[in-house]
Amino acid sequence: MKDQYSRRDTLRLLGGAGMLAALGGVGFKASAGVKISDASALIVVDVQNCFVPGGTLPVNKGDEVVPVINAIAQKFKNVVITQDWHTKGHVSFASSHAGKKPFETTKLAYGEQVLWPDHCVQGTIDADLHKDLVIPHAQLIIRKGYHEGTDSYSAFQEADRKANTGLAGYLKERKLKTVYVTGLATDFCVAWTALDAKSAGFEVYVIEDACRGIDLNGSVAKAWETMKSKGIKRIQSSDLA
Ligand code: VGL
Ligand code: ZN
Repeated sequence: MKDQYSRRDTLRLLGGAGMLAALGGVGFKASAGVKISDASALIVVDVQNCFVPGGTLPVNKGDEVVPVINAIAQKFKNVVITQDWHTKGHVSFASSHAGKKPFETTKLAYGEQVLWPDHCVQGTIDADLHKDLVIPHAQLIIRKGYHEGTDSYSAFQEADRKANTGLAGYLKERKLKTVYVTGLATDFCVAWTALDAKSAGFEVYVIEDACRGIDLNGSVAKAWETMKSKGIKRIQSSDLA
């Protein structure tokens, strides 16, 4: 009797991908069961009105990350939220460069800059966090891109690769060692944040289904390649234990 029950439990536990793995290994995911600890932090990147449909720089299906991130966030003791937070007339806006259109590029003192529609201007509703994002236990909201002459995709370091936001110091002082990056957009602020987190010495995971990309000329695929080459781990929200 006891054996019967435990066998039934085992079968139930082997549902879905687990069953596939048991049958032939096809569906097995190496990263299944990624364990969140007290030294882990979730970073929620730029889930703001500007980056969802209806905003000034909408990411395709950007709003779909909201319920995924809300669910993941409940598993984390430590959560940091970022906000793209530009001045009016910011250097990253095409409107600040005569004759330039959004999604063209220009050369700035610190290198090539993609030019964007005006977006996430400080204090506007467009720059607010998405109203359905529910993470009351998030401890820090860090803003970036607030220097008029410098962009900052990364939540750690501005595009001049000199000025730091203070996030690395914050995480280190709180003895946090592993970060899980989610949000918008995969190929810009998420990727740059993940890469800088790795450079700063953190173990880094990017949760793919909790991100959406802009994708300019294959930039999403390129971003995943670069992240992989640096040892950043690509996982799904279902991999979190
Ligand atoms: C972002 C472009 C411009 C982002 C921010 O959050 O990925 N992309 N500013
Ligand atoms: Zn921006």
